[in-house]
Amino acid sequence: MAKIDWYLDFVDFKHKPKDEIVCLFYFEPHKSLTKKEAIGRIASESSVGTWTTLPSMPYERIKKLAAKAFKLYGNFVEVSYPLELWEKGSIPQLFSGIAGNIMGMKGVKNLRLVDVQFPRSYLKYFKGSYYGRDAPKRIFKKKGKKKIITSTVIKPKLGYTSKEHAELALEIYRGGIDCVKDDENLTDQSFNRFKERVRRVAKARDKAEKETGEIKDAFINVTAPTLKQLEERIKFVHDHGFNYFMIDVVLSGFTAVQTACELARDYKMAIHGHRAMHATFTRNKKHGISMWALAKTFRIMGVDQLHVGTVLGKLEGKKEEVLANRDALYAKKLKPIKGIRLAQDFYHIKPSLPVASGGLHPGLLPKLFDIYGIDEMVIQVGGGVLGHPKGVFAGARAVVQAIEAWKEGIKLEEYAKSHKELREALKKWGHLRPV
Ligand code: RUB
Ligand code: CA
Repeated sequence: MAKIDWYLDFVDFKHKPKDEIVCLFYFEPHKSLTKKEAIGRIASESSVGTWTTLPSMPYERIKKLAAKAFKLYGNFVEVSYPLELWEKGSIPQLFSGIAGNIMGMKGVKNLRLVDVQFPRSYLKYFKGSYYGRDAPKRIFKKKGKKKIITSTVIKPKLGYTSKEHAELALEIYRGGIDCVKDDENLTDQSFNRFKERVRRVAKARDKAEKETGEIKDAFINVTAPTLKQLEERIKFVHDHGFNYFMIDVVLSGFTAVQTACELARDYKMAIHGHRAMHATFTRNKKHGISMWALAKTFRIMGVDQLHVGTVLGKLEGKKEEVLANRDALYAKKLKPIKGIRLAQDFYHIKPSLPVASGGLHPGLLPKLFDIYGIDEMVIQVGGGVLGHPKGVFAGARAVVQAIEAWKEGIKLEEYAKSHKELREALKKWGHLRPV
């Protein structure tokens, strides 16, 4: 009988990748397969192979384009991919291979794309972000070493009219917060129309800037049902003088995000990336895609700042994972960590900013900053501002005071003695870690 499959031809432990995309996978083989048979299937189905041999194309040509599983340790495998497989500058096309059919193959019980290493010759087709790490300085004119962009998502997440929304925005701005943020499911509903919200928040911003002498902005959600509407919404936000827009990067998809990144560059705007739905495939440690592989991918596309977790807040994410996410966004070069990530040089791609969000309040902020340990980042506090017992303005003040205390190296309880809004916040929440 003729050979039925050639999966083992996709395994080559002598191969040394050069100028190739390398992926790190965690895998568990189907019970009928050896590890080698399983990794052959991963390399095959994610590159040029299918379930059987194919005499329709010369074997040499297939071999040239084939991915190679070249390193195996425990349940981790590294697979390298010739660059010819990939369309230049297309993330959807890349993920169709490295996180496509293979995720549903019977040959693996579980499969997780843990990291992707991009060589320079692939990266050169991406621009990265326009502001990224420099946003605190370039957009908000923040000075000094510790430059934190503050934002507040207006809560409850749905229900306010655009007028009420803008009134809250004004109070939040007045309290000293830099940005207001739409929540992920606020787009263009009958009770809060997108355009009306943009117009009103722009007015609140201008008023607050005049009153406070500070620069204010907003992360307005442009997530839309079609690319055409997405582009129109970005333009509308731009035309109302905002330096930012917010897009839900997973829900919108890679094509929409790449489109948004191009437009953001044209308009010289920064992108706030919300990541709702990521946990459907990042949360299970054995299957799916790691958050840091995603974060790195959104960074090279041009997302200026992305939600990556808090360790302390209401949403899942252990410290080492959040730090891996931070590094994927913010580091210039990455050193490999076995089973977690591959080496990466970002070359011309700027660092992007991590956004910590989800269950934060003043009592958690100094610890959060210490965990992150970097000079520029974005924090996003919703319930921790709007839930302040003395109201929204006081809630914003308390966040600002917690940051001041941290900058000056003063304990919150100490600082709270002379700052009543912080005192009230600590009285309500203390150092609670919400579950
Ligand atoms: C924050 C909030 C954000 C989440 C997103 O509100 O609702 O959508 O932080 O999660 P609050 P993540 O400050 O009231 O908790 O940042 O993990 O993607
Ligand atoms: Ca939310």
